[in-house]
Amino acid sequence: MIRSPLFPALALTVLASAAACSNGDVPVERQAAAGARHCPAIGDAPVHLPGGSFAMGEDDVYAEEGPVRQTRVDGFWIDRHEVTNRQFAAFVKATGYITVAEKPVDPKQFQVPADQIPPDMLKPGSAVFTPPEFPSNNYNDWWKYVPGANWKKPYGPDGPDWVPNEPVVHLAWDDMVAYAKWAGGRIPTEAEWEYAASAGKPSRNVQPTEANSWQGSFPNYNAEADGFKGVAPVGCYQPNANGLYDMVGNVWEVTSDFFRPGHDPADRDNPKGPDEDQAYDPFNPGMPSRTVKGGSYLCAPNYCQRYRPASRQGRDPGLGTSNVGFRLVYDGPPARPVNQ
Ligand SMILES: [Ca+2]
Ligand SMILES: [Ca+2]
Repeated sequence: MIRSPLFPALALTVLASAAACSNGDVPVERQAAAGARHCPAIGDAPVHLPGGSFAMGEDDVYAEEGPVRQTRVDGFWIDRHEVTNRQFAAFVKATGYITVAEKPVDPKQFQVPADQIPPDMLKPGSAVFTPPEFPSNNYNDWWKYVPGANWKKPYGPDGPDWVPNEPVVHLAWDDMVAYAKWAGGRIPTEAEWEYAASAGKPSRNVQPTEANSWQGSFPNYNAEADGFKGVAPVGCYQPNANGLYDMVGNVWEVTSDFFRPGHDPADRDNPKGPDEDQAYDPFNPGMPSRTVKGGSYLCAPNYCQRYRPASRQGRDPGLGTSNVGFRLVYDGPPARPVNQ
């Protein structure tokens, strides 16, 4: 596990890219600048998708998303919504699990002498989006490492507590894998995720209305036209043709593929991405990033046109952020009782 050598480089390419209603329980109404949006309760039961072929990737937007290749995946089950705080809390309650963001930081992870590490970076915490009041294209201006931020206190120790039907955030790769093992699923491959997200339609570079992204000039003006300034409960927007909510937008979703710019045109049958020793993330050279998909509530036309199934970036596996989550896939009918 490696943390980015220098904060706030943070390896948060995800961030850089910004360029962020289960379901099962309580329907949610939230007032927003453009009016209220009703978030109906939706169940947890995963959706089965038969295997098939699709056009994976997108040319003409960001170079690392192409070339488009016809790709085949076997069938699988997939969570209909991002893993929520309610679900993650059940896992923690059952296992006593403590996430990476809640543990002391090992200075060796920074790969620089200890006296060159800002003291706050050695405290348990995570990266929180903190918008500046001025225009900027430098992600150091809006990503802050906040000691005490974790999935239970997503805005830091002085902020509000976790909300049950919002996606769980501030998790490291190991945390997601531990949850997946407990829940009887696994992190999807990039191909599985994109197959599920695209739902038979080629990826297009148009900011969707039925997704939580950012309207206005990022990072200092958020018009909230979609109803949410920040993260939204799961299920507030129309599902895609596969019945899946928030594949695009809300929070980025981690896949199991190591990241490299571009797709291998020859790797078309259930691709699993490059081997770890072939991983390469230009934003974090020397670190094997994982691939994240779909953009977040921070993606805006002027900075991060990532509100698409084909969007992809590398993400530091060792450090959580406030705009990255995940969902699981299953190779058979999920064994764990689910909230229908
Ligand atoms: Ca929004
Ligand atoms: Ca999402």
